[in-house]
Amino acid sequence: NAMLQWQRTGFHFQPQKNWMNDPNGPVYYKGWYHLFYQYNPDGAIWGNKIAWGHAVSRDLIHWRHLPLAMVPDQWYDMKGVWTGSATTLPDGRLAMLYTGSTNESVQVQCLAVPSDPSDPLLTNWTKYEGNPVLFPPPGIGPKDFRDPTTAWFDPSDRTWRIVIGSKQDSHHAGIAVTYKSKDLVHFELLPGLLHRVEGTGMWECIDLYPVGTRPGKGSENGIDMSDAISKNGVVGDVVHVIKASMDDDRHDYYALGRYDAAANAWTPLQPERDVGIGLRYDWGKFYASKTFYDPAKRRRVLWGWVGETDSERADVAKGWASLQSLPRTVLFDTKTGTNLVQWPVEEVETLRTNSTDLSGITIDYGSVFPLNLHRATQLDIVAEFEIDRHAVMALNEADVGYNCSTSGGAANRGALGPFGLLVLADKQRLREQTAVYFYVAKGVDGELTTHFCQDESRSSSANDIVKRVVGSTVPVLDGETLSVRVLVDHSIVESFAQGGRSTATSRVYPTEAIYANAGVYLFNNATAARVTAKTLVVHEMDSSYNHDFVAQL
Ligand code: DQQ
Repeated sequence: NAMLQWQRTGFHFQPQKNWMNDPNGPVYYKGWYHLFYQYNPDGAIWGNKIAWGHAVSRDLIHWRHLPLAMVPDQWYDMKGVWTGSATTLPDGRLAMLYTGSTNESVQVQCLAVPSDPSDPLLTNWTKYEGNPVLFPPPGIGPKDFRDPTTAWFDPSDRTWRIVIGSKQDSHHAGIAVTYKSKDLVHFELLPGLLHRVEGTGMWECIDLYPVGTRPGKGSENGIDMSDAISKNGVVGDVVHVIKASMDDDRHDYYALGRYDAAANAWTPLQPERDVGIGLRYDWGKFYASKTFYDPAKRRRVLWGWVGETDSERADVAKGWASLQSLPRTVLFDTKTGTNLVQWPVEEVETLRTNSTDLSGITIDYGSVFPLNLHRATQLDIVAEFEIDRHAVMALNEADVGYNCSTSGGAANRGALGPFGLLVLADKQRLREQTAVYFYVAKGVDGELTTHFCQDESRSSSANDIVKRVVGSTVPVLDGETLSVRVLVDHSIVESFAQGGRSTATSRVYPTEAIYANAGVYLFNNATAARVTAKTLVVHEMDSSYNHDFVAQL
């Protein structure tokens, strides 16, 4: 039982008990950040009475739990108050659009508004009397029509637009449909599809937002969707991101593209990296994510649902399931031009205490190096690695065709990898460990390809856990070191490589590497090169869990 208790996190968002899934309607309102989420008040597994949990924060870090915002109490959401998004109207009022699963399990869209707009905590919500405001249109399955986006204002005809995800049976295509509305009550389906990708299946939780692309000209800030469309429908210096959560493989895929408001069309910049076939937000456990524009800090913030990878039985035993990822700022990567960068919101750094600087350690090939730390269960690790240049040059070709997920993980040695960190590693025998690592491949042409992987296969000696090696290639530009930031928080390891070009989140359930027996190691399993941790700073992290807030429940 102490082991199960240990799995609760110190600085990731989670309710006090029971099941949680998707983040819903994140928004900033009158000085407070609001996070709603899919919640089952009846237990630690998903059920057909999903309600909206609710919490508020001043800083996206310290949360105060509030009463349920909405529960299934109408015919149109009797089987669940499902995922939705918040829209801030020009006069500051809020509108929440969400999916109701009706008494007959039909997916309809519904509107709710704060009962008392002067209450900054938005404690009570009123469902619109005319709900539902949208039924599945002809040609769309009654169970394939869910998760409305935040609405944005199109100045060309002064109406709101929303996007909803679905699928077409022909070609198993994932689709995004657009509606327009004057009042968020009456909706009109726009002709055509905003986007469609064959073979990708049902698109859940679509997100659509602009990111600035001109270096130094606003690309450091987030952009509100409504601000990115000029009166003539022309959008300058931005690309629009579409993200869809693929029900088929349970990953969040995004792509960068051009949004043509007048044509109701979005086109990927790179067709070979279209939605669902290319880039993922995160290569580990991360799903049903949603961004919001934070006007207080002019940034776009991403939340993602991080589920469990242990058994349902274990979840019932511990009485809770799921975390939310750390909130991440999202920006276009102006250096590569090919991807987004995600980074924990800066407020996370306020939790850092006790920092240990271990920069400059060289790890010989085939060796493991223990870090002398006080505590290792709540950490923020910043590391930069450099591979011995001469060793790289001496190689003709190495490990072309490497692939994180089929590689056999951190124990499988190549010429220039794997090397990196072992976290939540048991100090006695290193039997349990989660490896966060780089692996460099070299082509005959001299080109290097860097893989960033996270190996869960030895993360726990328990046998009811899904353990994988996750990751992908990550762009590394000339002159860059290989950098990674690893957030360790009891049962979650959330890693950001190359400034957030690639991320990997793992849920881990050590049985021995807990409390004082959890350690951190550097390792280098390459056979041909020494690696230097040019930078290595380990911050212990305070808990954000606030007991006063709990007492107020
Ligand atoms: N979760 C919600 C749906 C959504 C799914 C139901 C994604 O609205 O499509 O709990 O995880």
